[in-house]
Amino acid sequence: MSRAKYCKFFRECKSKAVYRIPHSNLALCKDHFLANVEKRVQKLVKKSHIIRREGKNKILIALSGGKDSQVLLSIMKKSYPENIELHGLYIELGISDENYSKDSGIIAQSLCNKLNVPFHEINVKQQNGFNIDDIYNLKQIVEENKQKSKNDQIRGECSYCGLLKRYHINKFAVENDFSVVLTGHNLTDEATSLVNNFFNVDIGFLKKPGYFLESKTKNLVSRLKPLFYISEEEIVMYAYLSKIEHLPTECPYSAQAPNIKIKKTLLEIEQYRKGNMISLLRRYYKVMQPEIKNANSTEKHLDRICAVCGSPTFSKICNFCKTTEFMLETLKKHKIQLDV
Ligand code: Q46
Ligand code: ZN
Ligand code: ZN
Repeated sequence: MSRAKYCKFFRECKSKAVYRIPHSNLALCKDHFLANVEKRVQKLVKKSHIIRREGKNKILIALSGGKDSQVLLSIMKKSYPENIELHGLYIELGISDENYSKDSGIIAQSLCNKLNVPFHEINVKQQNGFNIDDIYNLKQIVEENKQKSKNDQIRGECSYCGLLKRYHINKFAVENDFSVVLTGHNLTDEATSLVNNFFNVDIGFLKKPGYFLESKTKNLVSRLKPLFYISEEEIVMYAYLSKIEHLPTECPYSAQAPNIKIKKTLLEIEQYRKGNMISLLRRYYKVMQPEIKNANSTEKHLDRICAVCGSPTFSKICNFCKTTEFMLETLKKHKIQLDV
């Protein structure tokens, strides 16, 4: 927290400082801090040219009820009250521990209602026949019967969760004619996943663009991460100062997320190297990512259509359909009751 007493926003502001922006070391008062965050979000929106002057700007925000997407929705609505048609989409993942999914959905819907934004919900169990809790139960059974279930490799819940969310968000956006999807990924998460991809020397991920994935592929909607350069701490502060309701608890499965230790280490480094994460992302995407992309120019293109669902894919059947089929078969094999 700030040690400076007064806001350092030029010289005209004499208000009390509430927060010091880590990378610029600028102490700001409440109003100037909120404006600073909003300006940085608007800058990425502008740079990605997602808002056209003419025609309709139908934009979908993926909501989770957590601080990131709640803050994003609030900033977008405040920044562009007129010229965009904003909708919110919540994916009900079926995480029952601590009533996580139910409460998240209620909070996301409540903010949409307050801001007069149409709210939509997709229930993965109704769509696919299983949810994240079913995957967790299956994983336990497979681990208990390791000898008998050698071929049933069940990864962590988060990797299936990510796939289900991406698939349903894109499908909904395509079917309802949205021009872009916005997600609440923040600076801290993005720096964590970049470092993880370095450790794995995952060229496929390292080649990907940063905050904006512009799609030229049919049935694939462009995706923008407007909070790409806003840290988790800044988002918490923004939500607190603007009184934005959000679910304060983390997903019960997040403790097992593979990146959690990397994130903790990066946050420790940030304590003595302020602005480390933002400079890592900025310099990586400016200097290194184009080099990696050029050196590995044999790009795989999503130029095929999945024979089952019609989504763009690299192979005959898309990853989502393969995973869904495997899950349903394995759940059946282990006699896990699936009540839809
Ligand atoms: S919701 Fe899903 Fe996260 Fe929970 S299961 Fe993992 S990915 S931690 S953003
Ligand atoms: Zn000020
Ligand atoms: Zn498919």
